[in-house]
Amino acid sequence: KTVIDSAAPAGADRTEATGPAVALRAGFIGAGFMTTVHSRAARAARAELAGVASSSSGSAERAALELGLARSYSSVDALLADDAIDIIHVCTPNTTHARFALAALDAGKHVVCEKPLATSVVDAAALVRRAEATGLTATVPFVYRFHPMVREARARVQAGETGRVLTINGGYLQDWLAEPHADDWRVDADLGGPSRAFADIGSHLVDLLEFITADRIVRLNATTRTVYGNRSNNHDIATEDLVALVVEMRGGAVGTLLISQVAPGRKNSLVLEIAGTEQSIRFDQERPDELWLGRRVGSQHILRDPAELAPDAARLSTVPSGHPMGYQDAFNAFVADSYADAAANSLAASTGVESGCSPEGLPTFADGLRAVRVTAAVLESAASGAWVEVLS
Ligand code: SOE
Repeated sequence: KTVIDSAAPAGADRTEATGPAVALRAGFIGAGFMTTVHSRAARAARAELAGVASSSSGSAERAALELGLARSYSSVDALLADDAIDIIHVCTPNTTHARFALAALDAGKHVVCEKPLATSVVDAAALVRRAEATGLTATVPFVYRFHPMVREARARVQAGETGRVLTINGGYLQDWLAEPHADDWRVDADLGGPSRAFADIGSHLVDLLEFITADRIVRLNATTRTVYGNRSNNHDIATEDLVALVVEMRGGAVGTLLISQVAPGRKNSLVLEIAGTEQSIRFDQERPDELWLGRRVGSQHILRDPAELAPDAARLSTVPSGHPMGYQDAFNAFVADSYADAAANSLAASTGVESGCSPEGLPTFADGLRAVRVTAAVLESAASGAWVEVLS
């Protein structure tokens, strides 16, 4: 493997999430828009973009050309058989994730698998066990964790600044399926799995809520609606367009969450507000450089100034204060940390020397399983109308 220059960019005076000192060789399964996002992040982490396999040789060839990947492979098997590849990104339709992630682990590759990790709890749990047994890095892109303001919120809540958490008010609203004829493979349960809006975006909201509070949903009551049962190429659609739910946390807080992919005008509105006995805290991913802090007397916006940030937030703050960071930046930081973890695990496997610990807040297959469990509970509650316990 090539050793590359790991010097920090000019002006940086702290350790940033810029990837490992050894260039990993990355392969991609899938040729859709998430492969574009993943490959940009891999490039930013200074990986070698080794190649791509997709549903057809033609789409793999086109993706290799468009994304500047070294080559295309005629099949997933051929990609996984290539010893020159260290890490695989699974960016395919949801119902294929578990199969490809398992095959990649079995081939000795580190894996970054898109969410949902699997479309059943049994499959997701099997993946967690397999990843643990191999010692390979296995991560799921819950990338909103990588906004500096999310880390700042987490540091403040966990330091007790908000007091005892009382209520949680969250929403994740999009409108890209708000047109009756708008269509996508995600609406089709055969490709997208039994849950759509919740598995696709509700999972991000719940991950963020549990990440920031270090608490867990213990039970929930959910209602779902399929507003458009027929779209252009899909009829008798069974997956949900929207979900409303009430949650109870282990620590005693209660919350309401609203998730919709049919909310006109809302492009990617992920908002989470946590109110404690002392303070409220609000993060809005469309205003990612701000954190709203509210008290009975006085309230404040924190802009992203490293001088004001907790170390874990400052580490991810890679451009000067006042210059907005966004979705791709968060994705880049996630991939950089995944690669740093993979490089450390590879080193440990070849030298027998353990690296110590993973990068702070890295979302692993265990977090992917957690999201699949919560998703299953949401569907169960929506079907029965009853409160459902969520297993840890
Ligand atoms: C589509 O709903 C989508 O791309 C999700 O799949 C992503 O997880 C979310 O971050 C943005 O919207």
